[in-house]
Amino acid sequence: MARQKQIINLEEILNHPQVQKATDDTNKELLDRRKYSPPKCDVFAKPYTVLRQMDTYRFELDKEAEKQLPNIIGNSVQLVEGRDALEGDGAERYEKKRHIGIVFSGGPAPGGHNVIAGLYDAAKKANPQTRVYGFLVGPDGIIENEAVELSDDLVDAYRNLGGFTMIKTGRTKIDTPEKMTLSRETCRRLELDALVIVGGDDSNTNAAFLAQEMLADNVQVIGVPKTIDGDIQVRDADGNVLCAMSFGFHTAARAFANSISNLCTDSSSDIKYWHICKVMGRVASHLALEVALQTHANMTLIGEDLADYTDKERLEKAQKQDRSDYHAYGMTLRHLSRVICEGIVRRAAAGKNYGVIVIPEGVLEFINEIQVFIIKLNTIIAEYNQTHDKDFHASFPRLEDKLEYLRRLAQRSREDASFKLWHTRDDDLFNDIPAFFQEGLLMERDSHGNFPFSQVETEKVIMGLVQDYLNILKEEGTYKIGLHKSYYQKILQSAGLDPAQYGEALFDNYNTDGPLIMKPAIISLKTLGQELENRGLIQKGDKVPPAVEKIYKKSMPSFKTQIHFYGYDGRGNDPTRFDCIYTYNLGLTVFSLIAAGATGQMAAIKNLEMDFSRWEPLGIPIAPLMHLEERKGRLALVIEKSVVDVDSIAFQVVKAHREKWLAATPGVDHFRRPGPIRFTGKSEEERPLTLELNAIGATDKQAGAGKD
Ligand code: FBP
Repeated sequence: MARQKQIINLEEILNHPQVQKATDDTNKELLDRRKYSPPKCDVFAKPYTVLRQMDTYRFELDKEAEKQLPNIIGNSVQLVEGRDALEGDGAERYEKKRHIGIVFSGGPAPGGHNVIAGLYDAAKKANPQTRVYGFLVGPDGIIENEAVELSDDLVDAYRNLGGFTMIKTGRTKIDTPEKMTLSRETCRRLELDALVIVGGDDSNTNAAFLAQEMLADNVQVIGVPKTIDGDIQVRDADGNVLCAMSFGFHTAARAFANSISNLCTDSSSDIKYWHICKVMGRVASHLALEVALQTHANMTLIGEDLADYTDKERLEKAQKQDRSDYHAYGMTLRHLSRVICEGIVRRAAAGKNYGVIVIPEGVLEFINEIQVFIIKLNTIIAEYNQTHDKDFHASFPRLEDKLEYLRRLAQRSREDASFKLWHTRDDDLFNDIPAFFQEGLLMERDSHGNFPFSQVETEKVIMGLVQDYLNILKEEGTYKIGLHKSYYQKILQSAGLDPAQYGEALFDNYNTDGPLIMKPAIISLKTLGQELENRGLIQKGDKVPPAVEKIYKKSMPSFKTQIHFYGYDGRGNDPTRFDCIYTYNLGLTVFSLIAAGATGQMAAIKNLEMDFSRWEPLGIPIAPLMHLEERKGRLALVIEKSVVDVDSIAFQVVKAHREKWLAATPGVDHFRRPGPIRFTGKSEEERPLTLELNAIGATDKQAGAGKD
C-alpha cells in the first residue's frame, strides 16, 4: 500500500530545537576556541614589565638607513622582564591611561586576532580606562581615520579565531607625504600614544618610517611580524636568532599539509593522477619545505635550491676549453621540466604512474630567465609611470597593447645603442611564451612593488613543459609503466600463451627481478606486431593476441594531472595552538614595549623552538634590519626577506630524503599523515618541524639549553 505523503509544517520544523541547534552559526569548536586562554610567558605573570637593553646583539647598519631613519637607527634589542614593583614614578607611567591604535597590513595570517586580544588584555589590565582602536581595512583606516574602539564583547568574539575579520586588512603603503600627513592627523585626532602595525616585511618597513616621522608627535610605533610565508626571520650580525618565524606560518603549512596529504592518499588509491600542488609563499619556499616535511610528497621543488643549481658537466666542459659559461649556474625552466620528468618516468617504471608534486608559488623568482623578465618589466612599468605620470596598466589595458609597447622599446634599442632595457632578443623570447604567462608577468605590482606571484599560473607553465617532454619520451619509448611479472604471467597463461617466449620479445629485462619494462622500440600496436613477427611469434598480417595487446596497453602511460592551489584556504584557517599561544604573547609583548616607551621596535619571541618556559619576549630594532633593494625599478630601503637557507638542517634533511620520498621503486610510498589541525586533545604537534630541525645545532650550542 502506498504511504501517504506527510505534510510538513515548515515553521514548526524550523523552530524545532534540533533544527535550531543544527543551523546555529556557533558550534562546539567555536565556543571552545573563544573560551581558551593561551598560557602566558613567565615574565607576564608579574604585575609589571620593564625592558632590559641587550647590547650583546650587534647589527651591521646600512648607510642609507642611518641617513633616512636617524631617530630609531640607534635602537637596541630589548628584553622584556617581569617586576613585582617599579621604582620612582615607574608604576604611574606603566599604568597611565593610553590611546592605542592597531592595524593589520598585508595578507591575513592565522593568529592576528590573538595579537589584538593580548594587547587589549594587557592594556586594560594596566589601566581599564585605556582605549584600544582597531583601524579598519588596513592602513587606509589610518589615512582615512576609519577606526572602531575595541570592546570586551568584540575582542571575546574573535579569541583564537583565524582571519583578520574583526577589523579586516589591506595592502596600502603609507608612502607619500600626503598619506603621512593624513596618518599623523588621525593619530592626533584619536590622541594616540601608540600605533601598532601587524604586518610582513614591507609593513614593518613602513612601521619604521612611521616611527621615524611620528617621534615628533610622541606617537610610539611598534611592529609585529606577521606572514604565512615565514620570511621574516631575524638574526643579529653574529647569527643569533632573535625571531625564528613569523606568526601564521605554522597554521598555513599545517592546513596545506593536511590537504596535500589527503591527495597523497587519493592518488595512491586510484593510481591514475599526478596531483600538482602550488603552495603560497610569494618568494621564499619555507611553506613548501614544511609541507615536504609534513607530507613526504613525492617531489617538492624548493626555489632557493634551484637557484643554487650548477650544471657541473657544462662547467667542466667550459673549464676544459678555458672559458667561462655563466649559463651553467642556476636552472632554466626547460631544465626544471626535465628534472620533474625524470622523477615521473622513474616512478612509472616502478609501476607508479601517479604521485604528488609540490611547487612553491614563488619558484619563478629563482629561475634566471624569468627573474630577468620580472626585473626588466618592473623597471619598464615604473619608468613609464614616472615619465608619463600615468598608470601603465590603465594606458595599455589589453595584452596586445602592452606587447606593442614592448615591441616599440625593442625597436628603440635597435636605433639607440645606449638603450639596453628591452632588446630585440628579450622581445623575441617574451613572444615565445604562452599568452596567459605573458599576462601574468605583466600583472600590476602591489603598492610595495611586489610581483603578484599568486596570480600567475606557475604550475601550468611548468607542467606544460613537462607534458611536452613526456610526449617526446613516450615517442622515444623511454616512458613506460613497469608491470608486475606475476600479473603478466597470469594474463598470458590464461590466454594459453607462453609467458617466457613472449617475455623475451616484449621486455629487455624479462630475466631480471623487478617490474617488467616494455622495450623502447615498442611504442604502438604496429611496432608491437612487428616485434612479435620478427620473433616468429605471429605471422605477417596476423593480429596481436588480445592478451599481449592488453599487456601493451597496461604498459603505455597517459599522463593525467589535477592542479591545485593552496593559499587563501590555509591563510583563513583557525590558528594552531602554537600560533594561538605565540600571537597572544606577541600581543602582551607589544603592550610591554609601549608601556616602557619603546618605538621603532618589532615585538618578537625568542626561543620559539624550545619548551614554552624558555620563551623570551623582546623588542627587535627595525631600522638596523633595513637594506637597499630594487622596488618598482628603484632602490628602496626595506627589511630583507629571509629565504630558505640551502645549508639549513631542515633543507638538508628534505634533500637527503628526496630519493626515499620519490619512492621510484616497487612497493609502498612513504607518505606521512599530519592530519587536520586539532585544537583540543593531546595529539596536535607543538611547533613547526622546520623550526625544530633548524634549532638542533642552535639549541645544542646554548649553554645548558636543550629541550625540556
Ligand atoms: P603577506 O606577505 O602580506 O603576509 O602575504 C603573503 C601572501 O599570502 C603570499 O603568500 C601571497 O603571494 C600573497 O599574500 C597573495 O596576495 P593577495 O592577498 O594580494 O592575493
